[in-house]
Amino acid sequence: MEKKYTTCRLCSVCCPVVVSLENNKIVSVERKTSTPSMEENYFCPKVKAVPEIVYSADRLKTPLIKKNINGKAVWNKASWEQAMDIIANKLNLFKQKYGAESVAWLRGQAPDWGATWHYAIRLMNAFGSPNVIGDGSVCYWAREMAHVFTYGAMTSSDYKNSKCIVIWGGNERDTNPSAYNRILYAKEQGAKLIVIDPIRTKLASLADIWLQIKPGCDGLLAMLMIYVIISENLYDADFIREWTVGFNELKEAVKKYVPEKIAEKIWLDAEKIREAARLYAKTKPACLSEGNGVEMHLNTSQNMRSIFILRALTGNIDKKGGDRIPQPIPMRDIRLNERLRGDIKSVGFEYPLLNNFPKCPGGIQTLLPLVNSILDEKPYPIKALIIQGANPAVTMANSKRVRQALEKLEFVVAVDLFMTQTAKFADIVLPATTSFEKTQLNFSSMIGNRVMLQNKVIDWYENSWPDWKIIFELAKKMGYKDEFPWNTVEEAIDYQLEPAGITVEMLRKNQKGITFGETRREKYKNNGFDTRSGKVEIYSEIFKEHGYSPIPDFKEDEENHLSFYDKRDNFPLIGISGARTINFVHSQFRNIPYLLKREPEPFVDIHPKDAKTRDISDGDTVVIETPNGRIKMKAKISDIVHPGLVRIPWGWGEFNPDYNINSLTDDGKRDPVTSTTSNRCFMCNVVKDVIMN
Ligand SMILES: Nc1nc2c(c(=O)[nH]1)N[C@H]1C(S)=C(S)[C@@H](COP(=O)(O)OP(=O)(O)OC[C@H]3O[C@@H](n4cnc5c(=O)[nH]c(N)nc54)[C@H](O)[C@@H]3O)O[C@H]1N2
Ligand SMILES: Nc1nc2c(c(=O)[nH]1)N[C@H]1C(S)=C(S)[C@@H](COP(=O)(O)OP(=O)(O)OC[C@H]3O[C@@H](n4cnc5c(=O)[nH]c(N)nc54)[C@H](O)[C@@H]3O)O[C@H]1N2
Ligand code: SF4
Ligand SMILES: [Mo]
Repeated sequence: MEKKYTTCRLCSVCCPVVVSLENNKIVSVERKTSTPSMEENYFCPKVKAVPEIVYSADRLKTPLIKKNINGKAVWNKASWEQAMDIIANKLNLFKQKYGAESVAWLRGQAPDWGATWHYAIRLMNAFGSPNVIGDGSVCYWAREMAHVFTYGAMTSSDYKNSKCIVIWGGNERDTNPSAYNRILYAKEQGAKLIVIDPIRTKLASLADIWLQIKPGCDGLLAMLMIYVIISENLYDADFIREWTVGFNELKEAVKKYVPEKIAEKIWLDAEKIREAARLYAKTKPACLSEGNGVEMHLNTSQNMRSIFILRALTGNIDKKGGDRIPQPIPMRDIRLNERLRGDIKSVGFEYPLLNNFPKCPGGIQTLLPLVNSILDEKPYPIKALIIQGANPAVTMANSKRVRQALEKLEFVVAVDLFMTQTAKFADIVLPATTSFEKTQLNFSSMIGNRVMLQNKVIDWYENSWPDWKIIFELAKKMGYKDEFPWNTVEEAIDYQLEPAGITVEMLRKNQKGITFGETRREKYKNNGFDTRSGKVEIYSEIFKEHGYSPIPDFKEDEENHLSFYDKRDNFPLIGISGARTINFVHSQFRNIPYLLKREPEPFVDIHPKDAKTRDISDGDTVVIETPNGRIKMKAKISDIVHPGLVRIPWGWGEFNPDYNINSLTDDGKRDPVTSTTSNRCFMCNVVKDVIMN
């Protein structure tokens, strides 16, 4: 059997894998890891399902063009030539009629971030539209932005060498097997584990200290921990003196955050908070890793800032066993930002801190202004949308409004593997290849100083094309041959990596990737931090200039961070979004028999006390409601959730619209800095379904 190496990009973890092939067909895939599974029977089922995913009968096989016949959509097969001609002509027509900015490009998480995304940005910028939009405002760009404005770059935790690991709103067991193995390995070597999560996840049950926090109160908790660390003199005074600005202002601001006064309001015990703060501050080295659990809240950016200040106080930044500052690989920036006309604002212009921060490898990162632009025509109407590898009809907050927006658009193109609920809104659907059928740079590895190639291991399925080819060919049709002179992706990658002296050929010979330069720690000692002051900015002048509190500031009341709080009399429970399980990725893979068999249906977790007052028994069908909509699913009575909180499963809306959590979520309230919606955290109610039970 033939073996080939590549990088799996079925999810954002991007594991190195070995693919076994027979007659050029994938037979099986194995995840390679430097830390073999530390837990019995624990593996990533998605790689086991690769043959079912890649050869799924549901896959799109050829470009399709929609015709409305008597109000019914009929999909006609087309050649690439026909489809590309129509798209290029339409987009150029929109440019003439309404300006290039009326055309937007929406990117989901699946086709990878960073380097491959630059192709879409390059095309749109050459065309003259600033509107290339990604899901960063809910995924991790709000986090990245808060990092950048605090200490210049997003850190990653060195779990393996750590003596104390804080997992803050992350569930690595299901979302990042590679990190999970490293956490368990460190634990076996004696490392302490602190988990901050409203749910008793498997990871939380392994923790030395588990803080079952009230959702969205993370910034407040961080301030309470800062209070303990400062008042008990547990901070790294040398690091603070030499490498931070704003410590005195923090010392003053934190005085009001006394654990004994506030802990109960966030469902915690003051002594346990003190214990966690002491353990983290006294154990060296310690790392702190924040997950997506602290994203998708209305106060995400300030929550992040206060959590990140903890890393600086304890001096753990860029140390072995601490939190590493990246060492980016020199690469050519191919985005052509300079081609944009200064007088054309992007639709995300109201969130300049998020959209203009220099390290952002994507386009603009605020999803909601796109919907507003289409529906409210402010600051101007977007008329045409290309949706590449995203399923916004189920993954964006307030699906009803998103669907209205998709419906209103004059022209929609969807590039996907499957005919999703989003693709059904399109005029033209283009079939993309899976990650196993295309070569591309892998962004995840490049956050460190290593480059890995995601290497094509099989031919394109039927008449599908890889994302890069779709963009390159469309660019040529639209008149941008000079900007896209490449015939293959290998030529483009070689051009991008030229400053690093790395080529595709070299990467193919080094299947584990190429490390650029020597891996260094405490790099700030030579170069300072990549912030305006060159130091860690506990006090952020940039936040102040934009009208936000330069030191995180929190109110103790809930209104601030809970959508629909004003309607709490009718919607008394806090609904949180979760869990991401190891079987699926967002809205994907419920059409894959092996994975669906492992998890055939979703369940909403409800505490026994809340179930009792509602006369709900285990397995009853329940209605979950918010002012924006209602969905139905079965209840699981469970004490892993806190009383007053329900956990609503994520990602099932593609499988069945009745299960779509984003039918419930709110897009009215947003984080003022990043426009982040409260997809994770909102008031709701759960009642027994009288028809079904
Ligand atoms: N299998 C699988 N893996 C994935 C993905 C997938 O869909 N499926 N998606 C990928 C992507 S794009 C992302 S962004 C990552 C996300 O992966 P993670 O960062 O691990 O995020 P989640 O699993 O969504 O949530 C993490 C934990 O946060 C907790 N949480 C919820 N609300 C709060 C809160 O208010 N405060 C705190 N402290 N914790 C809270 C949840 O209970 C959950 O246990 O996973 C990636 N990996
Ligand atoms: N309520 C709530 N909302 C959320 C979240 C939540 O936890 N709760 N999570 C948020 C987060 S962190 C994220 S990242 C977003 C994710 O939002 P999306 O990016 O919209 O998520 P997916 O469901 O993964 O959609 C990816 C689509 O790309 C297709 N695809 C897969 N591979 C490829 C490829 O190589 N090329 C192309 N062209 N298409 C491909 C898939 O078939 C699928 O339709 O959702 C966000 N929304
Ligand atoms: S964790 Fe994600 S990237 Fe890694 S093997 Fe599983 S699906 Fe692929
Ligand atoms: Mo994400």
